[in-house]
Amino acid sequence: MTCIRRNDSPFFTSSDGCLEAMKTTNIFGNHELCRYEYDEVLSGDLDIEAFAVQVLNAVDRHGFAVIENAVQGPACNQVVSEMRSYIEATPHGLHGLGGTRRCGALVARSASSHQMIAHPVILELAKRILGEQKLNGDAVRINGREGPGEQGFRYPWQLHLTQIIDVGPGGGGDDMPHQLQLHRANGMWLHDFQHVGIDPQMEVMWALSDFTEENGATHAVLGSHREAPRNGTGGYGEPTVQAVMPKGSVMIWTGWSIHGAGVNRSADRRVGMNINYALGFLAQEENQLLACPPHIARKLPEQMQRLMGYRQPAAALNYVAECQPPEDSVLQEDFDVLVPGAHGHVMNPALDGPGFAPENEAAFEAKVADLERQKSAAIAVDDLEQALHLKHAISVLHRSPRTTKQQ
Ligand SMILES: O=C(O)CCC(=O)C(=O)O
Repeated sequence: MTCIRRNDSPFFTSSDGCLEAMKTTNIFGNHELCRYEYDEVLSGDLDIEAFAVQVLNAVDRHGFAVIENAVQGPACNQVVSEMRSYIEATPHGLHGLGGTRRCGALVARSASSHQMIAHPVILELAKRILGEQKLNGDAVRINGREGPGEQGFRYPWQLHLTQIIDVGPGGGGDDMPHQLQLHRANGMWLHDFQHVGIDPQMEVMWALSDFTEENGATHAVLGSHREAPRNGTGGYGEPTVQAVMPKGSVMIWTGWSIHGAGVNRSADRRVGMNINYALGFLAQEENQLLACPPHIARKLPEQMQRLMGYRQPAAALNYVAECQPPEDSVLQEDFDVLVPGAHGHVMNPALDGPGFAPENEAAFEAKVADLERQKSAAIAVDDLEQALHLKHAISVLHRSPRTTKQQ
């Protein structure tokens, strides 16, 4: 493996815009781990799209690429500090995952992680790799039609996993081996997607501490994303290239690219943040709607809600209760599946159930009084769950435009 700086080398011709590359030769041929500097965007030299295309081309050719300094170091420190208590409360090797401590639910637990989860370049890459299937060579196929994956004809995609991967000193070594050695991520859905001709997943690893060879920077088997068929036994070994990168950098790869955590031979912890994205009609590895439940998601920006999957990615997928999209149901303050009438639809007292569409002011007041009485009775017998439902029901009745009171 050799590291060549663009300015140092006449050989540096292959990768547009790449500032530096680690070169290697393996069973998949001659490959490079190309590095891009986000400063090119911040300084105004390139726009997000042009920058993303460069990175995309490198991932296309080599299966991996690195963007250095995509966020600033203090942002990484902030994520680690928000996650510190969760990391420290997580035992090593939980669920058999070797010398690592892994904890997730980052959207709910760490507001500072959002700028990385929704980093504009990463989202641009996900749009192209997943939505437009740009690496795949096949067209997007929706409802029997084929298209190039342009606006309005893209596969839906969403957040798939958020996970701190904290490799401690000795992690991955003989005493604390990593359970997950070099691997591909696409096997989780059981289906063999390589014959379907789609790229179902894109993965990224953010360096929340500096990633070095010594502390176990992620190993990448360059070119492994293009093996055909992708079930050979080759490639699951040396030579690899390690994603040595300063804190705030991020490595991007596809679900087919072989990778794995390194051995931490240093005295310090290597803290990474693995964020994956996948097609929106596949089950998520970390169920985002449970990891960040509606009462928390309601308070987040719409972009983050949608990334997690609080939306209908296609046709009727993800509807709630009375066939409502998540944004019109669980994300509404008053919505509660156990409260009759909390569905947000305007009711017509002439046609619909009388309970939640009182005919007139007197009927409305009588209904509220009845619910208040039931609530007091529930509190009196300590049935707080029932009392809570009734409280919501009263609130629905008062605030919703679906009653005649507000019409
Ligand atoms: O921690 C790393 O460097 C990569 C680990 C990884 O991708 C995994 O175990 O799924």
